[in-house]
Amino acid sequence: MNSIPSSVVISGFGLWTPEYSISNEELVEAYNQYADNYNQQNAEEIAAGKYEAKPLSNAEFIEKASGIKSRFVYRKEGALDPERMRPYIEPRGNDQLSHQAEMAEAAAKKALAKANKNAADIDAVIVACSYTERAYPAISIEVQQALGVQGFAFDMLVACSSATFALQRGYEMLTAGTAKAVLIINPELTSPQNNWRDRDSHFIFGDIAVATVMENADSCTSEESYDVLSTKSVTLFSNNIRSNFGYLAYTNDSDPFGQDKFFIQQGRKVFKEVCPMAVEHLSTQLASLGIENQQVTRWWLHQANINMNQLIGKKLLGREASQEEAPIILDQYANTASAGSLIAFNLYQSDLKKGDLGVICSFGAGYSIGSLVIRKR
Ligand code: CO8
Repeated sequence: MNSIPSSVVISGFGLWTPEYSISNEELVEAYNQYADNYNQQNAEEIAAGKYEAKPLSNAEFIEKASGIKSRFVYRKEGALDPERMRPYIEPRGNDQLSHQAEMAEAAAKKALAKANKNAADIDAVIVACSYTERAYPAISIEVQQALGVQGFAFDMLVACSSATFALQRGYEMLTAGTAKAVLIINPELTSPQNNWRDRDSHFIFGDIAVATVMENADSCTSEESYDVLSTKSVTLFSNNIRSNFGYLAYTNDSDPFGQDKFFIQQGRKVFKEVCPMAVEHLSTQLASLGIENQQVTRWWLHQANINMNQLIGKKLLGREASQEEAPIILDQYANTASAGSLIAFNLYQSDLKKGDLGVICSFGAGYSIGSLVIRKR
């Protein structure tokens, strides 16, 4: 845990939302049509026990089990076509800005404007998310060029905790003096890895990009900024959230787009194991700062499942946390991997008063938990 006396501040933040969204009803209608078609086309094999019938999905189940009502998607075309069941994302040439760089640039410009900074003020760019659309050259370096930033850039992947872990790397670069102002961007393009043909997981994910500017307090000219009081991260290996998609597929003769190459989880186990880890993690972090959980005005928690957030809120506070205390945004955005807690931060912070304390926290695949305790300036 890192909690040295700090002059590092979060001075800008921005949220870029795709223009397309898909409601549970639209999603379920398309999936159920696909499942019916599949079951009809394979009726003999299913009757003979050779194949399993595709079970039908249900919009009410989705909302009850997850809290999700809708999700934004980078591209909608194709996703709801029962014959296709995946979005169509048009190919781009090497001389065009890549899809993720475009998402990242849009969010970054908002964060820079909010921080009252321009590209010349930034000297490090981190792009952190669950997937990058290619291994190299780094998406961050492409965004760095698009924005006109000098200095250096790198990508990092820590699934659900990519954003909080990247904020922590920014914090460390600033305290070490290796950068003066860091731009952290999380372009979460999850829809290509979502298994649109899987009833148990087809509803979980959404696309989004968020960006954050961190700098030293003495250079901050932003109207709204936050002191970073503490950062803390922990990881513990688990196969309960996994994707085997990767570059070895070419050499091990497996289907690069087989079922195990999508997002797969043991949702119940994740729920049971991660909630107590997150409560322990946050309570210990706050105690080490001499802060009681009840003194925190706002909890910007990871947004995977409303029931997880309600349980964690209850354990942290000894009572139910209100929407004002622990805002839920996954009803409209779904699980946006690492971006969820920062979407909540972007949308639910402007009412805080000077001195109010807040916690940004992610939890999920890895397992990984990352958190920052911040204070409004
Ligand atoms: N419609 C109707 N019924 C359904 C559906 C559906 N869509 N899906 C499942 N069911 C059925 C099941 O088959 C089961 O039936 P039965 O009782 O007959 O066996 C019943 O409903 C209950 O199923 P579950 O036990 O699976 O239901 P849960 O109540 O546990 O809810 C959840 C499922 C919503 C998945 C829940 O367990 C959950 O959210 N758990 C926590 C998950 C979590 O936090 N995951 C982390 C996600 S990982 C991440 O955030 C980043 C990863 C990297 C990015 C990936 C990009 C693609």
